[in-house]
Amino acid sequence: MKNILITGFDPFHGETINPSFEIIKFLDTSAFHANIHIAEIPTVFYDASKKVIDLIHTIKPDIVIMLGQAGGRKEISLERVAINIDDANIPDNLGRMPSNQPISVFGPTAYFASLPLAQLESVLKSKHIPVAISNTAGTFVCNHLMYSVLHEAHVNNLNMIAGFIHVPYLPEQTLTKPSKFSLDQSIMVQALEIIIETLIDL
Ligand code: PCA
Repeated sequence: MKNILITGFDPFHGETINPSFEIIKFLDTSAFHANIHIAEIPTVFYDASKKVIDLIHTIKPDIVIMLGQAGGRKEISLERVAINIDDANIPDNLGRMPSNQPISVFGPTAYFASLPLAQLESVLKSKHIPVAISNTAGTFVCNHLMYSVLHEAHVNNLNMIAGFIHVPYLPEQTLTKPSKFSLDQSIMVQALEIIIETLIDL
């Protein structure tokens, strides 16, 4: 059976929930023909990547699916690329706000996700779930985590595939931001289930 690590973040920037971990909580992990490990990650530069990389060395997953909130996006965003820069516009949960700093001084400029994004996009579209491949994971903690995990896999030649998925707000988060888009929890949980099934069958 495949080993799968799925991570979501804790709430940040004044939110009381983070949809990326809310939807993981509603997964029935026993329903899959795989060993599913889930973890909540702090929205903190370096602490987030250290926690996930430690888990990777313990669990030795075949597949790593990292999730994060991208408030304002209108679809499930399959991130194509992580870039070697930290450039925060808001503080992380420890008040850190790095500006124009490389994540890895000797690392490459960028890494592509190693998940089959086009396949995931087409499966989700066939189920009428709003989805798109995104060409930027931003320059905040999510991009930092994605870059760090792909860098770790590259330098250690790890036998795993990994990628990052940004999700929109949940409806309860947009009650005070009526101009912002949200997606129902049931749709996001369904999307995650389809992604897991597709990756198990690879
Ligand atoms: N989203 C942030 C960090 C944590 C999260 O859920 C981001 O997009 O960087």
